[in-house]
Amino acid sequence: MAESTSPRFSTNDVTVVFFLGGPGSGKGTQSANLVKDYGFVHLSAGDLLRAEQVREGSQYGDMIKTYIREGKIVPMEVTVALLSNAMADSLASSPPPAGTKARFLIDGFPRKLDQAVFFEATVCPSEVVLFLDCPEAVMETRLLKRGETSGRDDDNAESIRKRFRTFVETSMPVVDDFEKKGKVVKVQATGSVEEVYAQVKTGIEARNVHPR
Ligand code: UP5
Ligand code: MG
Repeated sequence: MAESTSPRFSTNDVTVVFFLGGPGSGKGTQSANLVKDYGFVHLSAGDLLRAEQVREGSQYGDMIKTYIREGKIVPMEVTVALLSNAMADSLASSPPPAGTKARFLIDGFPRKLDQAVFFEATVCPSEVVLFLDCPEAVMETRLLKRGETSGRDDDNAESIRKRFRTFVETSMPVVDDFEKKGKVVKVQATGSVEEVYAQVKTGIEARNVHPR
């Protein structure tokens, strides 16, 4: 018998929101607000990869380090497994209130068209795609500033340049594809954190995601 290809999680139980935007556009910052007000579980693909990079016994540590420094996209099998397992762990350890669906905010993923297709087929289809639109000059200033203290291997001028190129060439097509499907909530990310969040709230509430 053919193996089942249905997703691991049903949209009857789980709401997935993809959170996309260029490097330094403010995904992590805005995620904290969304967790607080809307009961999202925040899963940053980059954070999960950085944790896997330093996990003792991981066979992927060196590979992840190189990809991140070069601003390249880690092979999706690694990232999708980390995300899918994090969702399962969260559902097991802190299930949503009775009668409600668990909400997952997937930050910084999918970054390539085939990742979007694979995740939606094997893990869970997305409900909404939140996109932070931000000029490179603004993102660069933010990242160089953060780089003074972040300790992130990719917060230096050369890595930032490479991350921008990957975003434009490989990740923007994902946003464009979701846009064609009518799934994108686009927010200008140049204002203050509060100003951007006000737009984020308006955008997702228009898609029927309300505070919890
Ligand atoms: N800041 C935020 N909002 C601001 C505002 N409105 N006004 C003024 N300042 C603002 O913000 C960045 C900085 O800006 C912070 O100092 C913040 O205070 C300030 P942050 O919220 O951290 O932005 P974010 O969009 O989260 O930026 P981040 O650098 O995390 O984005 P990336 O997409 O580059 O990083 P990520 O961690 O997602 O990925 C890193 C790498 O991992 C990738 O390059 C890739 O190599 C790898 N990766 C994969 O291979 N696959 C994946 O699926 C995911 C990642
Ligand atoms: Mg981030």
